[in-house]
Amino acid sequence: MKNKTVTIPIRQKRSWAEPYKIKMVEPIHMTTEKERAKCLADAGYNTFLLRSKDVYIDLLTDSGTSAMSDRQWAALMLGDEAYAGSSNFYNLEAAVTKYYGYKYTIPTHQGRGAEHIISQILIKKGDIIPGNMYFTTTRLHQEIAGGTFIDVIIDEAHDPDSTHPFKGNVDIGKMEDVIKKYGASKIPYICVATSVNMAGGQPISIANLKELRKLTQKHGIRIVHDMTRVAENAFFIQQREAGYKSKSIAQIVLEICRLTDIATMSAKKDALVNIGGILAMNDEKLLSEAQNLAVVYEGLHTYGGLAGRDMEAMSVGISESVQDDHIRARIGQVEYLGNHIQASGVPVVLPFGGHGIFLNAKKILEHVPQDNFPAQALTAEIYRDSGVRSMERGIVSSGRDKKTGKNIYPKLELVRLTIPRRVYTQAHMDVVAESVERVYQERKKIKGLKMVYEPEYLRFFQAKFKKL
Ligand code: PLI
Repeated sequence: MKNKTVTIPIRQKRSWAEPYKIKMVEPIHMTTEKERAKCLADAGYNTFLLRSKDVYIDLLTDSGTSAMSDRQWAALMLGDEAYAGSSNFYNLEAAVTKYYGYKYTIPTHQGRGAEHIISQILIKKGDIIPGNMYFTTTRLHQEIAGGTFIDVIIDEAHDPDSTHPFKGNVDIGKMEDVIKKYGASKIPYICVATSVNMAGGQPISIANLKELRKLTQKHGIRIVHDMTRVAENAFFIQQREAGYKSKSIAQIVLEICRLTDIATMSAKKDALVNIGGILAMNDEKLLSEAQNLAVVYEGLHTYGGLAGRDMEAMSVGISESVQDDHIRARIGQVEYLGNHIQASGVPVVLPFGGHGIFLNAKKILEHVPQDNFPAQALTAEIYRDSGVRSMERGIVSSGRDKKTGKNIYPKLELVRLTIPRRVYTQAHMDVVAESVERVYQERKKIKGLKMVYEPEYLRFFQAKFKKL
């Protein structure tokens, strides 16, 4: 018999999968719809005011909610709980320099601790701080220090349907106009976020950052990098920017950081810890000023409100966060959820972001005016349907204009389904998508809310509502 040539089909496509297996589990439980309706009313229709025991799948935030690895849990045992000069601090400083390139580090209790210190040091009353879209805590600290935030992100960032690959980019023309109008002496820095949270987790490109760097250096303006989700931004650069396909996430992260002067970071996101932040920089004089304020507000500059063990877990988390396999699976899961939701016709922000899927509440609840908080109403309805907790990112989060006291009406009225890292499975994502689809089908019944309690600062955290 003649030998036959057998052609084995090559699988071109292979699913992404997590580069880890599960060693420990935490039980969660389902509530009934009746129980959830009561929980919602008690919480004033604000998902921040729900108790986590009443939540089935918690997509409120990716902040401090990630699962630590066995190496991070082991690192907790290496806590050197000295008041001053803990070896964990020096390990953290070395990790920041190795992976992010900044020479000096001050640990802080979380991201806003770092934002507070840098705002107090660099901003004078009447200063202008441009940025690629606002973030809630960042803008508030700039305002408390006497500054005014000005948005210089590209217009596409405000359009949920635009598929621009780098919706986090700074509009260089807008930045030039701000410099021309106010003068460089009034602009202590520009705040550049990687993976712009309020735009839907959208990345900035290296090309844009380089152009911005040239402009700001010409005018002596610093770049403060909000690097809370820098590794996720690096993934999109690797996927989308010419010349970066063969570079590792670690290389791209370093390249981003080297184009900036100072960094604030909430380590509760990318860096895979449950608590902590950093303020990092290269300027020694600025460091002394920051260290001096750290002792007033955070703790000694070698612990900044953290235990030694927290700093050790953070060092390990930073090294894990820039591994290609990790970030591919992390963003793969976000995409999986996005594809599932989009397939059922629900309007979402495009392209999908790095840390979550953002529903376009303005379009979904076209019949609900922005004054009746459509995104807030939608978060409540998704929770009522399935126990899935999401977050409003629209008019409630935007707050009020600090001069006029009037509501700010953002173009983006979104519900964020934020995915904690290494926590939920693909089956959980299916449940989320099914719930969103069900609520979407019943959307005409949703009437909106009225605000009955409004706190002075960061109102989205504690405001209360009633159903219309
Ligand atoms: O929550 P903090 O204080 O550790 O970090 C504040 C903070 C700063 N910048 C950015 C881009 C954030 O996303 C951020 C916190 N974000 C939260 C809590 C979130 O749910 O997105």
